[in-house]
Amino acid sequence: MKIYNYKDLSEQKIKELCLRQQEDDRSIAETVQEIISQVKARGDLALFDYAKAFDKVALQKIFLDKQELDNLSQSIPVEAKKAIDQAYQNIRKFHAAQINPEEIIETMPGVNCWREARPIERVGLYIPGGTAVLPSTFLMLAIPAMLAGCKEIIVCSPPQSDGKTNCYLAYCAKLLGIDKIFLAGGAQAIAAMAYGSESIPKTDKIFGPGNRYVTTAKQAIQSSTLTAIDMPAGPSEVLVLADESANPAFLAADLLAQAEHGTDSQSILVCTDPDIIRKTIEEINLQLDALPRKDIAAKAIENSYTLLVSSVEEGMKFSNLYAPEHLIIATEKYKALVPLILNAGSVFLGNLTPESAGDYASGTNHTLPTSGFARSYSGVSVDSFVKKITFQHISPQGLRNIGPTVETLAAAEGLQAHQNAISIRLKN
Ligand code: HSO
Ligand code: ZN
Repeated sequence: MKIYNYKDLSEQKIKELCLRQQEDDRSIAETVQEIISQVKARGDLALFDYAKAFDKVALQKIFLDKQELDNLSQSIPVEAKKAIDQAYQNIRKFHAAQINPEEIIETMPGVNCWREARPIERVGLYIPGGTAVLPSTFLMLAIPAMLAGCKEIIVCSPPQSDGKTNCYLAYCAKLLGIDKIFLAGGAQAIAAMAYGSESIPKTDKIFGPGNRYVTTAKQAIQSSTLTAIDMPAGPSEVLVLADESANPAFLAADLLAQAEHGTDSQSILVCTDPDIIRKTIEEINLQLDALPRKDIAAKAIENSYTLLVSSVEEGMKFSNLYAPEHLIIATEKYKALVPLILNAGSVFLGNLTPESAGDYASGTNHTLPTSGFARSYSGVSVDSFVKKITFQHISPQGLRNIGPTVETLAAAEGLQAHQNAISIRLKN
């Protein structure tokens, strides 16, 4: 882990430290284009072929039905079931509070305007498999989709080598009342949800994290279909802002939790105290050794760094430039820092609030903007699954009030027909 001192850094170097690794891999884009063309042309047949090629399984059919999911869910350990139930409750409670009907606004007497939310009808959720299976992601995406009232929720997840899905995903499906999981992974799953296949319906918006193939496919389909995506996605990242009140063992644990996601994850420690930095690095080395995913985490830590700052305010300034997906404020004096936070996906306040809590169960969503997109994007919420439609109604009095303004503006823009649409009614 490299150690930098903020006061020694040039503006250029600070900018560099805010960049995420971004290899522009042509071969991924080409492979993804080929997969998309195949799925468009051959539908399910292409999905069967890709399951054989990438997931090493000869599927009999492309989905698991309710009965199969129920059966698979039976083998979930009791403790895991309880934990998923608790996470479900908390995530649901937090997201349910996001549904707030808006007021009708009378902008002038007789002119009423308001917004109403309508669900996006068909949504596609991608639940990754691969090196880590993420039932938590299933909850994070499906719960807001259900609360929003989406009519059809299509779920794709890569098949295991036995042609099934694991008991955790199966149990989540049961809990959520989702009675089908499509066994498709990677770019082929995204292509199917964007273009449709014989079995997989075309969707209006696709959600969920994934590897570079998945994220490249999401960007590609966006420009060639009417299907939207949740947000551009890159490797996961955390920035921990700490002062002398932080506990190095906790800091190390948080940095490693991020690092174990993938070799390209970033874990950044911004700290006011050189002693805490030194101890945290020692702790990282200690804790790393005991991790089952230590090879992955060690690589990610290599790509990460610590930054010594002269004050938490200075640290906050850097954090706003970096715009982290996750921001942990590991200080007892976190309250004063909250108003200074400008760019972050999700924030964890104080020394007892690890990112893991939000990753799984506190209630907030873990589908968050990465790669600096926290500057302009929000994480997934119920809002991500609805459109807000504006409405207006004008009464006779309202028409008399607003009419002349519209007529004058239409005339100024040289749009006579617009002006007429008012005048013809006023004359009536
Ligand atoms: N930290 C990930 C979410 C996750 N962590 C899922 C564990 N499981 C991205 O926010
Ligand atoms: Zn995580």
